[in-house]
Amino acid sequence: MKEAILFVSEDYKEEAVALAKGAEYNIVKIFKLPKSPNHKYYIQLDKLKMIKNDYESISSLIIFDILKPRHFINLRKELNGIDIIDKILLLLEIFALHAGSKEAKMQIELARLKYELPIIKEIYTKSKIGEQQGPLGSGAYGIESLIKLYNRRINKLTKQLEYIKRFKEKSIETRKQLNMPSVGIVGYTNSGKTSLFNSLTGLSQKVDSKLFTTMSPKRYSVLINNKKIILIDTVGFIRGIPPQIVDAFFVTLSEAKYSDALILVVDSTLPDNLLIETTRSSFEILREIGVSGKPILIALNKIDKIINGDLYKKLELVRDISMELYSPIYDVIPISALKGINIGLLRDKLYQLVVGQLK
Ligand SMILES: Nc1nc2c(ncn2[C@@H]2O[C@H](COP(=O)(O)OP(=O)(O)OP(=O)(O)O)[C@@H](O)[C@H]2O)c(=O)[nH]1
Ligand SMILES: [Mg+2]
Repeated sequence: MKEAILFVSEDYKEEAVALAKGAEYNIVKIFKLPKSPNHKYYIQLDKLKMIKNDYESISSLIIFDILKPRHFINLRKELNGIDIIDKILLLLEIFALHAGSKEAKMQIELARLKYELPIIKEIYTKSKIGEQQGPLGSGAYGIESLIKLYNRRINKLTKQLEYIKRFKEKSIETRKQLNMPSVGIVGYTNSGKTSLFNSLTGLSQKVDSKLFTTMSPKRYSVLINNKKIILIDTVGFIRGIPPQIVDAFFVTLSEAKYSDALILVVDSTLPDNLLIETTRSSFEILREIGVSGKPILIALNKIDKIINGDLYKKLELVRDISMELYSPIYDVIPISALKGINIGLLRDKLYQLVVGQLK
């Protein structure tokens, strides 16, 4: 586990912590984002001093906002050896963990290079006026060749991605030839997708270890009533994706598009207005990546935290909105991934759904 300090605003706190956890960071301390960012460092000087003095052993500093090139440069200089990660870099790390296809990986690399290039260019400008040494102490010449390298790679990736897009249908065919039904687990960040994935894969003792090793750890083949099904834990829907990385997000998520069915996980503990809003925008996002006609099984999760009377109302709410916005909705099942409530029922439904699909 990498130890990290997180700076985040109050209203994004829960989400940012879940995202950081998903990217395998152990958050040792949380600070609020500064009301007005410091020109040089983004964070305030007293916080910077505190990190230097009291947290020298951390590996990363995560700032859940979008930093300017100069912030990266100045922070890296002050906090030698600590990774500086902003919202964009954190999200790209998470996308990379979930990216199963070559296209998704390339799109993520392209986004990262494009994001880093202005930082290197700024170092170049500074090195020319003698303010700053380049990476590894190289002078202006070293940085110049690094910039060339970046531009060459960006051009190459852009061309390759155009090519892949044209021939995409072919690779979908290849996937289908795997001839094993696959089910994508989708939903908002923090709704409990990974918990459900773990719960479903943990329940089945017989995991195909050979297949597992050849796939990303976010895919697992499980046996449900003697039927082999591939489960895919997907990247979460995230509020406020910065425009610079929207393409990378969609292509990573769009792998859900090629599965045979989807489980949409919805967090039942959200207040009703948010429950409605997230359910609505879940279907919007699915439509945007091109999901249509594929059966969706909805798992209303975290019901261990809901009192009985409320549960019925929430079930009806989610059912009504979903049926209004999408077809076919296979069913809506109340579950607790954490406490294992109704997981057996969900497995049975999943089995019926997949077997029905194959007929
Ligand atoms: N009470 C309760 N908490 C749950 C349940 N399922 C998940 N959680 C908690 O919700 C939080 C998020 O769960 P994850 O499984 O990581 O959610 P996720 O959808 O994979 O989140 P991302 O990977 O960030 O998109 C964790 O703290 C879980 O312990 C549940 O059934 N009941
Ligand atoms: Mg997860």
